Amino acid sequence: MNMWNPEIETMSRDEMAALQLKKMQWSVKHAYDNVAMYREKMQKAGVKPEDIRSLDDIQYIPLASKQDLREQYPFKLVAVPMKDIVRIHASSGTTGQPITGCYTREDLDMWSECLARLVVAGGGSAEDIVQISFGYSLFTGAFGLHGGWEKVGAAIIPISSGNTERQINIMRDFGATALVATPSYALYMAEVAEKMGQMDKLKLRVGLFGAEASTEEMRAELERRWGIIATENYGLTEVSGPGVAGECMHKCGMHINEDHFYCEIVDPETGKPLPIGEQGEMVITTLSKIGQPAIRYRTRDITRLIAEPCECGRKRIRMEKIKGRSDDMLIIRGVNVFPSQIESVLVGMKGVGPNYEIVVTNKGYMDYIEVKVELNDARLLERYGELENLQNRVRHALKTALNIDCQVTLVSPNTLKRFEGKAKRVTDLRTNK
Ligand code: DLL
Repeated sequence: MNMWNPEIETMSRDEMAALQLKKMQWSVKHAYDNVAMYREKMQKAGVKPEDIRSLDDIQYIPLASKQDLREQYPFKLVAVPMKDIVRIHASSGTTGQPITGCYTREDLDMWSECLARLVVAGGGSAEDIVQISFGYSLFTGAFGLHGGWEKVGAAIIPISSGNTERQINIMRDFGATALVATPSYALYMAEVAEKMGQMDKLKLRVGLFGAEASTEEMRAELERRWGIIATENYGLTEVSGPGVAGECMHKCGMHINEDHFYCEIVDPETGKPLPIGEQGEMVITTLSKIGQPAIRYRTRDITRLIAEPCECGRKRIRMEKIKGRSDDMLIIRGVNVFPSQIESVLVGMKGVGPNYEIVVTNKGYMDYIEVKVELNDARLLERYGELENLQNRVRHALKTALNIDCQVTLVSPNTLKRFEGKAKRVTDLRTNK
């Protein structure tokens, strides 16, 4: 199997740990010396950079939360003179103040190196013509993947997101063989390509998807509709953007770029580190970032690390698909529900389409959850008995998976909202949260 950087990707676990320790000592000292927030946190906890003598010693440094980072808006996390910064990105800030990400020239090189590894791992090569359908903007997705594909030598179509019919025409005319998008936009694009009757004129071979949670069922749906191999990648603005981890063609978890990111899993309640293999919240320390280092950043993303070797030959540890964000988890009548569990039930289910919406409301202390899903066949709307049957089937499947009763609303095909970037499928209208 092809690798971009076999020396790093197949380095033994011991050698990698030694490399990580050296880089961790550098990164912690760099943050301590140059970023007041990290220095103050460490001083309060009585930890000095010299105290990091083993990788486990990182746990003596306090965690940094999203709120901690927000308070440093816009540039108080920058660890070098501003003249050395050559790029500024920012997270969307839909749930509050945005968080900025600042890069030096070396950081951009490191970033594209990380993505080149993931592009090759996901089946990309210099032969590809790749359509990048993430928005080119403050969002890190497009520029991040662009850097990786360019390094690998592919021909890039920097089309950005939106104007979906044009996307399909360009994909056909330019002979795109690879697609980069969010899974939800890729699904919408597939619907449009089918509607335009163009699917069999397209040459797409692989899809590299990321930036939002999606289930195995959604992957299967994307692979089936496009006729591609779909892999997934992960990252976040706070630690640089995409490029933290990505899947190889075995699709069994995302290989972490461990020489640049040190990943821990902690108990989301107590913040205490958990042993490898247990599910919890991902915490990331950057090991190479110069412009804006991140030390023990709490991502809120729930996952698990996988240490078993992968058939592809890469020795880098993997992270499992993100189950959801700890702040997306819905507590409905005391039961924890991740939207991804609902997606797993709906996508691929006979009679309904893969688009859905979740609405949560309350009457007093009682919570109610409504799941809206599209019918595949509008003619069913005229056949009440069959419609009711299908509704009961969906409701029963959800009850079995979630252990709570959901109201199921079947709506006409193509009536739910479609997304060009990250999907927003949950509306929580509760007044008792
Ligand atoms: O979404 C970076 C990215 C772009 C990753 C393109 C992959 C591909 P942010 O906008 O800062 O950065 O959002 C980061 O998105 O904390 C996760 O909650 C979520 N996320 C990113 N990738 C995945 C994924 C980019 N593969 C936040 N699965 C993260 C689930 C993901 N969630």
